[in-house]
Amino acid sequence: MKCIRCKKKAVITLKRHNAAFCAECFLHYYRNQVLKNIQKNKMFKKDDKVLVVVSGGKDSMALWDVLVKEGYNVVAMYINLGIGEYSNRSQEVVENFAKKNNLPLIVKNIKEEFGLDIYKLSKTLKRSPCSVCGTIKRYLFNKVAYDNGFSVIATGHNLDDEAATLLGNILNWGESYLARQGPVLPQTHPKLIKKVKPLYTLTEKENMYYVLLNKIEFLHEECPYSVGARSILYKELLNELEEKSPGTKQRFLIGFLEKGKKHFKEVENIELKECKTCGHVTTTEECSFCRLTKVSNTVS
Ligand code: Q46
Ligand code: ZN
Repeated sequence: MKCIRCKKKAVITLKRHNAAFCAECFLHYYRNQVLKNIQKNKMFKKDDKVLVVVSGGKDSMALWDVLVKEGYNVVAMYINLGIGEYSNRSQEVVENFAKKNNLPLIVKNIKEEFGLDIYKLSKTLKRSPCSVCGTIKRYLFNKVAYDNGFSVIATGHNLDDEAATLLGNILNWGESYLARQGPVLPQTHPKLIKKVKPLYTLTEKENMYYVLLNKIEFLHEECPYSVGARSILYKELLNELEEKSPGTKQRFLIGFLEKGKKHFKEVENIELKECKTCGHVTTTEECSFCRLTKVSNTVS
């Protein structure tokens, strides 16, 4: 098969676009997609200070690299979640990339800095590790962004992630989640930093090609707590559909954003307060991060 752009031998086929590319033209397509997503959704401009959330996985490493190469003003942030060898190896990958390319990187360690242990907390609170982890990550990314004057937080969520989340939200009729789902989560309070997903139209496979073609080191293994997660089941189901009918994921997500989302409303009149302990935004007297820290002190 030939590359649809330069007619050289193609090395990558993208069935959902009915397209094939050589390596060089694939990277051109990839960069264009990212830039189009950023501009079309008014995510950020060249003079915005962007905090890029990195985990060491292919998606966030691809995002970090492409934003740096396109000349955006980015600083990466990595959180060591204290999940055994997985965390140690992911930190190594992220630090190696920063060092090799001389890029700024903020590293937080939840065990060393805050005494938080995801496994212990999830057992004590009878919550899933991912729910505890999500609370911690959301808080710290926002706090670091706010405290250091970033205007936006960018994450590596891809088309597969977004389509799986959408399927989950529809199956559970999570109306307020559906109203909020999208590539941009706007700033609704001066202390809540805007969040964006520049890779939301690119698949896991395309991010994988990007890092491989650019010889970017990344962590191949997934977090051990992701095993058995509902989102993985949704991804598998969507992959089956995609296999039989290429383009399904994209039609599902983009169709929802263009035609479906407007029919859902966020829960109104939620009063936002400032946490009595740390001052960050919450809907209760004390934010969930500060409550986790207190529970953590009692169990350790
Ligand atoms: S890191 Fe955290 Fe994920 Fe691991 S514990 Fe779950 S949420 S699976 S993106
Ligand atoms: Zn707090």
